[in-house]
Amino acid sequence: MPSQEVKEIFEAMGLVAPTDVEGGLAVEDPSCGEIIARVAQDDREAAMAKVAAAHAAFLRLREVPGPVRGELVRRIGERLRQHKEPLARLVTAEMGKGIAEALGEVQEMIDICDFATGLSRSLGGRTMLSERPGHRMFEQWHPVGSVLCITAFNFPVAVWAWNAALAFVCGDPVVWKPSLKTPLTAMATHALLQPVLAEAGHGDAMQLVIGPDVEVAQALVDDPRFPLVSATGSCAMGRKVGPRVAARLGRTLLELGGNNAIIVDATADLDLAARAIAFGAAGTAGQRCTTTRRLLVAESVADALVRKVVGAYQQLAERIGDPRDPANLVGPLIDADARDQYVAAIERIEADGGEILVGGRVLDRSGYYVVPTVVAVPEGKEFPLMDQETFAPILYVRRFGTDDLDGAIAVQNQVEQGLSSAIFTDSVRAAERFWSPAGSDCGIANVNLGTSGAEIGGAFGGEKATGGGRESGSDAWKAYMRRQTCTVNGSNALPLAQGIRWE
Ligand code: UN1
Repeated sequence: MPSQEVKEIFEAMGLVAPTDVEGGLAVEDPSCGEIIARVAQDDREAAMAKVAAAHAAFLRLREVPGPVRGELVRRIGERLRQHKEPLARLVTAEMGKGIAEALGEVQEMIDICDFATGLSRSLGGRTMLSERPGHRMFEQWHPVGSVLCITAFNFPVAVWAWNAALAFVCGDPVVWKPSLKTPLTAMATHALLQPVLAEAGHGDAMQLVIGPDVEVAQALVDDPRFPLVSATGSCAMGRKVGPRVAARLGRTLLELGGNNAIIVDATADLDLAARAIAFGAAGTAGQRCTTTRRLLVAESVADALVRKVVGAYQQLAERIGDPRDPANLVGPLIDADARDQYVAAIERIEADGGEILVGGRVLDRSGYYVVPTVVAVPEGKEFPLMDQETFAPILYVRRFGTDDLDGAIAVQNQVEQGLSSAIFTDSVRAAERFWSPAGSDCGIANVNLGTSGAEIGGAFGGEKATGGGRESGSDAWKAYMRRQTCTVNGSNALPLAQGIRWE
């Protein structure tokens, strides 16, 4: 039997909780370590049947007018509005993020639906001037095919929504392969929203596949019926998925790890910076790809800032606990493995001469709670651990020479990932330098706000080992369509381009 809480949440959404399957995939509540459900998994054959159904749906969906597809996405957004609260509670129960953040995650789903609905009437190509008399050139964008959407545990529903809302208005079905750590939120989302498409005769355009990586995920990734594979997760995952899709010359949209830094210069508002650092580094228990993992602070303000940050962390340490309680600001890590990685990192920090200013320990209670940690790295020495992404709330602090902003930017850019970055400064020159071509090499660069918590209206993603993909806002929709360049000759002659004469 799924837990009472899970049953109640599904009921609150007008759904029936999935029945437990013997030997099924165990779903753990990270706040207490108990198994709350055992769900059925798809085998390869079942997964392939869903791929075939999605492909058949594509052949119909591609001919549905864009604004009509937009209307479907609008209704999906409406349904999410109606069920925002219980869906958020399920995110909290299964993933462990605080309820305020879980509500924000569902809001992110709603926002992208609104955004995509608007796009459905404005997606379009440009007209170019032809060099040939009486000719017209333009480009148009067509649906590309089914999208395979692989998502991670940390944003168990929002990242699917970023992809799905855009894909649907673009005319592409979506086959969703969620993290095996968070299948319940995916099942609830699917059960809630798939009927919206089904009522309009496009139910097969939304598919959910829950299955083991080797048997099922690899077969999905290799299938040419997915011209686009959109994958969110670790760099290690991306290194497996990217080459497999490339080998069949498919397209990927990769949104992988981050090792994001905040730079604080001598002119910065330190109170503002300290608050942003605490949320960026300890929010979601350090399990966002946009989490702040490194603080680079100007020597002249370092002591004052570190005092404020440590003070904020001491308050945070009082607010670790059950993510269902809105008074708690830090929930558990996702599982025992994540906790063990945190412990291993702390051990290495100490061995390598890092000074733990606050945190550095596991809470002695059931569930995977760790104390958000601030580490001063030894001055004048390399500290390689700082350049590695540990998916936990560990913030490394390094000082830089007060006038050496370029040096700080170089340290920021020396990691393999390039997702998010921020500077706190009151200097226009510093801000402009920070996001100049010689500045941050990340996909996101913020001034006077933290590295996490992006809005859906911007394109989201990053460079280097982050994978280069862009999801969500701006013109990220282009990834979900194919471009066609069209030229029409409205004249009676047949002039050749480049002035070639061939008569
Ligand atoms: C992620 O961690 O995979 O910018 C996504 C943010 C959120 C999305 C994070 N809007 O922090």
